[in-house]
Amino acid sequence: MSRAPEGINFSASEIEAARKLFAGPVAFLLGAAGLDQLPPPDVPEVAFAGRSNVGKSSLLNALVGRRALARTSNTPGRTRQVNFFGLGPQAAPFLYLADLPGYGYARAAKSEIAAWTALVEAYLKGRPNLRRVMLLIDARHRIKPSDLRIMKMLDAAAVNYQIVLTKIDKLKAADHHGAAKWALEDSKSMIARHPEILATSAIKGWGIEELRATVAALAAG
Ligand SMILES: Nc1nc2c(ncn2[C@@H]2O[C@H](COP(=O)(O)OP(=O)(O)OP(=O)(O)O)[C@@H](O)[C@H]2O)c(=O)[nH]1
Ligand SMILES: [Mg+2]
Repeated sequence: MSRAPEGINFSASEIEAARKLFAGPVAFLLGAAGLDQLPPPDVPEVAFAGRSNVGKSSLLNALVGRRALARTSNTPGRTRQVNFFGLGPQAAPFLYLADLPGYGYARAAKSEIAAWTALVEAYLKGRPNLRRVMLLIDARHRIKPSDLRIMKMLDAAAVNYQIVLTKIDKLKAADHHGAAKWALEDSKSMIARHPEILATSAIKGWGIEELRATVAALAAG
């Protein structure tokens, strides 16, 4: 069984229930390039946001246990639309997962940044079924101004969000605890931030059970 370096404690039955939930069908629903293309807000939704290349698509794939559901790449800034995945029977999914385009890509054109900002801000502010935004932060880097900007936007819109550290396998084991500590420290003034930080590695499978249990609780609650 995989262990999270910074475990949040779920009971064995919660972990098992979440595993079962995510073992069922999951399918790509649609990619929305504009607000008029979003799926109807009829079931709970959890979104994955973060800087370009932070590992959003990889974490989504690990979460649903499918290798290539969400496209991953070595080319930063590849995901340009909000990609939606439906969990459960295709005709009646019970949860949507939203893969947001990454921000903070240094080589992006100004017009692209403006388009990203418009789409993501409008989506985050106006999505009534959005239960939580998982805000992914590369465990090797500290929280950047662009991360704080999106946290402030979420605070202002009263959208609940949780910091999820990614690529924890790239740190020495001795540094795992420190990464969660600085992430808390760097974001302590944020209001709507969930107090617990999840530490994950999509490649090693670390923290994935806990992430599943967290998302399962949001789908149910
Ligand atoms: N070592 C390690 N590498 C990872 C992990 N997760 C993702 N990566 C790598 O990081 C790169 C980017 O991963 P993606 O999942 O495509 O990142 P993304 O955030 O979806 O990127 P954009 O959609 O372009 O913003 C890929 O080369 C992945 O293989 C992880 O847990 N550990
Ligand atoms: Mg992606």
